This record gives sequence, structure tokens and C-alpha cells, in this order.
Amino acid sequence: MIDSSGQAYKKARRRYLKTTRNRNLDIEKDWTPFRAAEKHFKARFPPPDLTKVLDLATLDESRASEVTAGNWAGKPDAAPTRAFTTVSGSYGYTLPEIPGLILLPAFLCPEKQKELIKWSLVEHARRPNETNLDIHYLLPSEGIWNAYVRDGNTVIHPRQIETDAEYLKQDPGPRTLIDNIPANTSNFELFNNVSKPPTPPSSNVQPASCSDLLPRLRWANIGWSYHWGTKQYDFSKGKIPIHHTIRDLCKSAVQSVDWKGVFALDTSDWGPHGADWMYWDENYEPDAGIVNFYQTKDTLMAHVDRSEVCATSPLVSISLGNAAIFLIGGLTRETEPVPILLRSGDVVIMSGPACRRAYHGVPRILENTLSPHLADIVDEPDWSIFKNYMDSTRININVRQVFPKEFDPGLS
Ligand SMILES: O=C(O)CCC(=O)C(=O)O
Repeated sequence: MIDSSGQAYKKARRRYLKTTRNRNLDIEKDWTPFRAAEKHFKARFPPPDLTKVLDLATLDESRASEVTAGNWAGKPDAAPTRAFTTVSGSYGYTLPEIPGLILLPAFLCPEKQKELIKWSLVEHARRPNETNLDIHYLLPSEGIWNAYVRDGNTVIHPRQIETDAEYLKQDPGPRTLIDNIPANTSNFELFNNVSKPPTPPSSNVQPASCSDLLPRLRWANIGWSYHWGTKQYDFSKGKIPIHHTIRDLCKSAVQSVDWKGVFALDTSDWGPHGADWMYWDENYEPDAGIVNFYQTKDTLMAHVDRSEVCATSPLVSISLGNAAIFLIGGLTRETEPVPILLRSGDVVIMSGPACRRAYHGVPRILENTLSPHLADIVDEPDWSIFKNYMDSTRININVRQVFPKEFDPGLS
């Protein structure tokens, strides 16, 4: 699978031998099953074994060139799955181990993937949508991508630290108290009233060119503003409308699933209002989310999405660009996660009480796995600048519904 005579392999081996020389093996005994899986897939040396990774693209002959790109492939039967036919006639899969987890391989055609990559960079990663770079830099209103395309040498200056800023004087108060408590309809008022001061810019940020900053673009908020400091939504900032392309796509993903087949026999606790999957075709309405931009060395550690008041309605997650290992387990890190290989165009839906608040993360972006249909610039020279960025990038667009349909948050 990996070329052991290559320079990258030799470098990874040298680094591994150096960093593990004095390793205390006892530490590993304390790792939870989720942590152990993260460590396994993060490892550069030896490269991770993917034979226990669910890779549904390997079932689809039309995806053969994607599977061979980069030489990373898992197995189609690495975890038990149940196939169903979506309303458009393609295959979808559920995992009996994690009720509510839906996999829609190749849900997006290559043209749609390109459209969404362009949308993420050109239209979305700019004001009024907040990005991680806005915290530290004074970005032009056209956004980092468009500034980079115009002139990669343009220098972007750090945000000044206002020493008398209100947020520096404020006591964080309940912030630490309620951090990590799952939101619900009963504690919504309390969450909504927590002070959400702007994140102070770092004091050691230096001016940087657009070319240097672009690989540091890590996220852009969608819809309701997510406040990263408190891990809660800041509803006082209002809701930026979800772009119609994203809304339509997420709704069509939700409508393509046979929810009765998924949940008819489910006996889990759906909370005070009971199960509502039978209405999702009609009333699922995405209103928040994140675009994640990963470079090949980036990871997303195990976490639970607890900030949405609705803990059951679908979270739709779209993969674009390089492939990744996605881990999803249970309600604690003690459950051994299922590793799933996600490729460009795949859609994952997390729904229902067992899945929506399950631990999940992305320990590895698989290098050199840009699908041939995204790497090809012969017929489309304008794509080449996107292709160059995507060579080392994975984009994930994930979209949620914050409030249950019957709940009035009282926000005007
Ligand atoms: O990148 C992914 O596939 C998952 C992203 C995610 O879990 C998140 O943003 O909360």
C-alpha cells in the first residue's frame, strides 16, 4: 500500500524512531477505545492499517479510480451495514450498531462537488460569515480566497488588541459552569443568557500574505452564529440565511432516506416530545452549521455536538476533496468507534438520540486522495486554482437544525 522506499516513508520512520525512543508504554493502557483509534489512524509511521475501515466506494466499480488514488482503501464489509434504495435509486446504508447513522456514498455528482467547493471558498468564507481567521486578522470584505486569487502577496494585518475592551474585563462567570452541558428546551433560556464575549485576538500574530494565510483557514460558520469560546450559539447576532443550494441539498438528502425503515423498530428515548422522524420529510429545516477546511495534517478530535437544542433531528455532513477517516462511536469515549472512509461526494446523516449525540471525529485526512474528477483540469482551465488548493485539502460542510419544530425560542 505504501512505498517504503519513498522519501516520505523514510522521513516518517526517522521521526517515529526519534519520538518513541523514551515512550512510556503504560500511558496507552489508560487510553479509551476512542482515543486508541484516534492514535492508530493519526500515525504517520507505521501508516495505519485500513483493513478494518468501512469503505463503501469499493463496492462501486464506477469509483475504482477514486479508490486507487493515493492507494488508501478500506473494506466494504468492515462493519455490518444494511443497504436501502434512496428515492433517486442510488444506494444508502445504515449501521445497525449506530441507529440513526446514514451513509449516502457518492450522493453528489462531480459537477455538484465542484460547485460546492467553489461556493465554500468564493462565496461563503467571507463576511458576514465568521471564519477562524477573522478572530486574529483584519480580512478584506471579499474574503481570504478572493483576495488570494487577486494577489497572493497581499499582506493581511493582525487585529489590534483593545486593552480596554469590555470582554477583557468580564468575568467568564457561568461559561465554565455550563460548558459541555447538552442544550435542551428546558435550559435554553440559561444558555441564551450566558455572556458570549468576542474571542480576544492572539497577541503574537504577525502580518501574513494571503498565500500564507489561506492554508490556515479552518472553519466558517453557517446560519446561526456559533460562539466557539462557550461552545454555544450566539442568537443575539441573528441568523444568516442558509444558502438555497445548501438548504435544498440537505433537504433532498433527508428526503432520500426511508426513515420508517431506519426507526420504525427503534425503542430509544427521544425526549419529552417523542420521536418525530415521521415528519422530517416535510419539516426538517437546516438553520446552522460549519464549513470545515482541513489541510492534510489537520485532525478533528473526538467530540459531541451538544449545542443544538434539538438532539435528534438530522445533521447532514458533506465530504469534498481528499478522503478522510471518520470515527463514530457511542455516548461516551468508552465505545469503540466504527472507522469509515469518506470520499468526495459522500454524505453522512447523523440523526436520532443514539447517533446525534455520539462521539465522532476525524483523526486523518488521507494524503494524495484527491479524486481524479477533481484533479482533472484539461477541460476546465479555470478549475486549476481550485485544484491546486484542493490537492492538500478536504472540505466538510455540515448543517444542523438547532430547534425542534414545536419549540418557540422566543427570538424575534
Ligand atoms: O469533517 C467531518 O466529517 C466531521 C465534522 C464534524 O464532526 C463537526 O464539524 O462537528
